Amino acid sequence: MCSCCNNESVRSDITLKVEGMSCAHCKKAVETSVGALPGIFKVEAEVSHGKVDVSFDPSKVKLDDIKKAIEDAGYDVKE
Ligand SMILES: [Cu+2]
Repeated sequence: MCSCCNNESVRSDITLKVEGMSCAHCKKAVETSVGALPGIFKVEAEVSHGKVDVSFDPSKVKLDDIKKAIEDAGYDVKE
């Protein structure tokens, strides 16, 4: 099966717990940092809940890379 017919199975959804986000700027910083990675379909930071929802293609980007992008932006990933 070609990759364009197989999109469903290569999409992974996760929610990470992230500490240190406190305002709209933090939300933007996390979303920009993660969004710059390859294979990211969607990233949404919820500052008030300390969560970041990410939809990604695991064949293009690893979970560790996503965590690292958040840490590089200056925040702590708890999970
Ligand atoms: Cu902030």
